Amino acid sequence: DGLEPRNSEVEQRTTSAAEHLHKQPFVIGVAGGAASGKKAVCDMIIEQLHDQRVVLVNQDSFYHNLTPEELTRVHEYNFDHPDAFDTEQLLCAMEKLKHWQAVDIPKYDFKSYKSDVFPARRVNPSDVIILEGILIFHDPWVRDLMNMKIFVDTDADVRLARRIRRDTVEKSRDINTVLDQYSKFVKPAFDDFILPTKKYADIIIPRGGDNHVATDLIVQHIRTKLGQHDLCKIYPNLYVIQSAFQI
Ligand code: UZR
Ligand code: MG
Repeated sequence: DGLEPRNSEVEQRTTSAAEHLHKQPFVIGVAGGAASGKKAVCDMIIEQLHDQRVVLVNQDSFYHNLTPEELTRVHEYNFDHPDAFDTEQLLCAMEKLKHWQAVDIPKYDFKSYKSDVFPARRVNPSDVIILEGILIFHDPWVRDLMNMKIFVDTDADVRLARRIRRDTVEKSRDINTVLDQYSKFVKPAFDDFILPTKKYADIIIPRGGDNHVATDLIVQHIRTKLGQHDLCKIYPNLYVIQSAFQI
């Protein structure tokens, strides 16, 4: 009957009002050395926030493509250097997500060293965005996007052991190549570029993914922050009331 269109009109109006009040997504940065357990920390946060929309963005996706010359001497290429990443592209993607726009994030292929593998991954905007990567705290503009910065602090021997296992088993690399790369690039880059960004962290997690107390505390904080703007979802008319009273 005649009431129906009016109801949906009202619904539409309140939805856009709610959207108006909707805060920017909560952005969490997770940094730390290679094989420190960043992914495990992210997975635990995502698992515990199962009732929220959370999206994970990896810095790996923003590796520059290697030139043909670089490809011929790939063992001399430093993947642990800040310049190995297309930070402009990362910033661009994050700006869009922060403004509730979907983005296509390139997939990086560790075998071909190419980041323009199609199809790209479509990432929808979410209440929580987790940015993960070894050098995610290096760029001041990227840091500035973050509401919470976590540094995963795992001993170097543990990182090396994990890395050997991962690169030989998962990436089928030869052990000598892994060890050469470690002493030539991974370790120096950790000391020169990654470790110095620890000072920007709000939270330092020892032992990475094993640390359940740390992830519990982090999730609790995120929930508190999200709860504040969840009010606008529960009471979408808040905006209408506020504007009526010119608050
Ligand atoms: P984590 N990496 C590769 O091994 N191959 C690539 O093509 C690109 C990156 C490595 C990179 C870094 N460096 O140490 C590690 N090298 O991936 C990042 N050499 O590890 O996923 O734990 O952040
Ligand atoms: Mg990784």
